Amino acid sequence: NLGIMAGPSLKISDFAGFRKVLDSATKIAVLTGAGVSAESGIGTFRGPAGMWRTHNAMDLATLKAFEANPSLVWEFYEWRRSMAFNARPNKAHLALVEFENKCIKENRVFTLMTQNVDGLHIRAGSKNVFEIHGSLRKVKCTKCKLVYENTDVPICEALRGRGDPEKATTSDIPISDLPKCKNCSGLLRPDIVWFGEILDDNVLSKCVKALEACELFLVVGTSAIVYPAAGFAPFVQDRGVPVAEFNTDPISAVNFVFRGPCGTTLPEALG
Ligand code: BV8
Ligand code: ZN
Repeated sequence: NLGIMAGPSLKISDFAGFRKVLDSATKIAVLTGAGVSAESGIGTFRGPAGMWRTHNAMDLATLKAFEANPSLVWEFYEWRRSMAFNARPNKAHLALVEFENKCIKENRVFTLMTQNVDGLHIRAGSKNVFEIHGSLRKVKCTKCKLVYENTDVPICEALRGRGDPEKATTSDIPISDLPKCKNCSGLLRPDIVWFGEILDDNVLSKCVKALEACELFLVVGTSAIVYPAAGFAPFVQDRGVPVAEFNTDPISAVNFVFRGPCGTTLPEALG
């Protein structure tokens, strides 16, 4: 049964019931979205930061936008990279690290899947993490396909000081001045899964294995709009496995609801 239906007034639902499941589960899986990084100062997609200059972030995170105007898309990512690399993990990230370490000590399986590309889970110390939409830390060559880490800010001279959403200059950096591959000098792109692009099937199959095996699934800070991640909780619920939602807003009908900022609710629930 779906237990208590989520309601806006509901603060913390059946806490004791949740702790019973949490303490007896030997395999736990977690999916996080932009909401887990909100308290680190990184805007969410559906919040005001979903807009950058006059663009909806979702329209810029596409191969089409990149091919049409690589200068504009690189300005957008230069800004996102500088935000992410300067941000610090918050209490929600740290609560997940502590709980993972507890699971490791108790020989339980903990799998963290994140839709976020900001790298904060890894910086916080999470170990078994799948960055299913890629990472701002990594770049991919559009020519030789080499993928490698690059956390330089700015990533290249032409992008120094560019990308500020408040300073909407026309974006006309010539391709020859945009980030170049260290191997073949081809044009680099962020190693990120854009809308309309497929996820790495190696990563996705490991996520599916975790979803097939878990005895409890936590969904933290996601609007559950973007597929295939949005299908993860329904997949687990179809197995009759309990799902707990940590979100400031009501998103789906789940067994356990922790309404509020996850920087507060996660440490309480997992502590
Ligand atoms: C694909 C990288 C196969 C970019 C991102 C059905 C099946 C398959 C595909 C589709 C489908 N229907 C439509 C599609 C296409 C598309 C899609 O899902 N579109 C949506 C808009 C309907 N999916 C794809 O294109 C995927 N590819 O399926 O390939 C294929 C290929 C071709 C044709 C068909 C199929 C690729 C998806 C990956 C896109 N890349 N990221 C970048 O970051 O620059 S997704 C991007 O948006 C983020 O990574 C993130 O995943 C997503 C935003 O979602 P959230 O993380 O949930 O963030 P959001 O702001 O929405 O929500 C924040 C939540 O937190 C809110 O609920 C809020 O209440 C809460 N919150 C806020 N503060 C707090 C909080 N909660 C707790 N505490 C707080 N403090
Ligand atoms: Zn190359």
